[in-house]
Amino acid sequence: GMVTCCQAARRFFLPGPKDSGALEALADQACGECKLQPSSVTRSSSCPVRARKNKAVAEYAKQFDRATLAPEDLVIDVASTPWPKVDPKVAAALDTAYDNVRRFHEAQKKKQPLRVETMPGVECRRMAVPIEAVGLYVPGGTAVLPSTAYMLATPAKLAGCKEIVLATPPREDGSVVPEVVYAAKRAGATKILKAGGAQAIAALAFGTETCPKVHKITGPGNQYVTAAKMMLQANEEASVSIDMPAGPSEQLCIFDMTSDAAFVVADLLSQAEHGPDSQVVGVLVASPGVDFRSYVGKLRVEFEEQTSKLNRAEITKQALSKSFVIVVETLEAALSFSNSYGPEHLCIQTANPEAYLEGVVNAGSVFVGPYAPESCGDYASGTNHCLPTSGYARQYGGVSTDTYLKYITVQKLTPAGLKRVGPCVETIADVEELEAHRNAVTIRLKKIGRELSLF
Ligand code: HSO
Ligand code: ZN
Repeated sequence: GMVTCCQAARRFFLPGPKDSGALEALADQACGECKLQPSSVTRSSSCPVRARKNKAVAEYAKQFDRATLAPEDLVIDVASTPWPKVDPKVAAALDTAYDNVRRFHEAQKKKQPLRVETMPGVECRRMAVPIEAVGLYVPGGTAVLPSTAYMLATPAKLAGCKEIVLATPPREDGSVVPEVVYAAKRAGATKILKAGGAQAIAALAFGTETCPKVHKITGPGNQYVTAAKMMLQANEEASVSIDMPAGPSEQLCIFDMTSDAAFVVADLLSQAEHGPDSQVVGVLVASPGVDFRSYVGKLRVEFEEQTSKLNRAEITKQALSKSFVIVVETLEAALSFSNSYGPEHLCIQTANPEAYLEGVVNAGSVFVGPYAPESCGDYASGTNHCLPTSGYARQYGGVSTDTYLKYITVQKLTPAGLKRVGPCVETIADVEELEAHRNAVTIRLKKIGRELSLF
């Protein structure tokens, strides 16, 4: 038999009902990574992108993005791409934003590898190692999003990832928005894949002739992008992980009658304008017996006036039709509602915002006080804007430098260390009836005992 691929080899040695005929089937599942890939890999595949690679991706670009691209032009090398022409004022703003994001994410890197002597002679270490190749999805759709390019690429670069492939849908002329190219270059992405949607995710997960196969895919996207990420994460052959499931954007703003109604509404609208499916929630804290009706009236006026002036008024109104304001009587009630909602963005504009902050358990990113509009975090203050939505703030944090790292543990034992911990291992191995486990210790302890007895 011939095991022709590293992945096929790995699977062959897994326990399970395998016969020699299965070997061929296993070879069919060869990964997109190793050079010895048999040609049957492509024949048996049901994923068009996996099967026909760049050709399929180019066809989808035509169908979904109305862009005509030759298969060999789908991936561009960022370092050899010249700096694109961008308005100098825009370039300066992107540079400032990038600098702040870099500063904050640089500080997230732990300087020292962890090293603990759990018992004398028993040393455990943990070292952070970058994920070698990562894929970053920057949505196209209704908005141009250079900010998402630097939010995703900056921590990947700082983590030390070797291959940073940024996928984004091409424009109809086949080009990428210059501001996105600028941000990708500034932040250190290595390649740009001109593709969007599920096809981009498949290309990243399986690799193509020119798109490197990546091991983790990050970034927001529409329902198709998210579905593709979830499916490929569950697909053993793709062998890829994702940052987190992404849903429509949200903001929850806690405020009281001391809050500037115009500020509160401006913040809620800033998130509502993202898409018709965005949701914004206002939580007004008003003590029992306080008449909040005139304040709510002010809010209503602000909503109407500010919304009518927006270029995306229609999208915003659709989002607002699914949004609401509730009134609660106490800080505890506000926090209990907010924590059960688990908003992507939490704005706290009450008179004593820090008191609220202490009670925050579930939120992606928190904006404290009247002068921290959410848009500062979206663009330039330094925190990341790729955050958990749909209540996933209960178990996920946003993208950070850690997103692109994994931790490898290491241990080293001296003979004295083995003498200390070994008997405990033998006893537990006995309980689990795993004799080979026990023997690996016993065989050594015998030798150590013998050697020591010479002295
Ligand atoms: N608020 C979005 C990020 C963003 N806003 C990009 C503007 N551009 C994330 O929820
Ligand atoms: Zn935003």
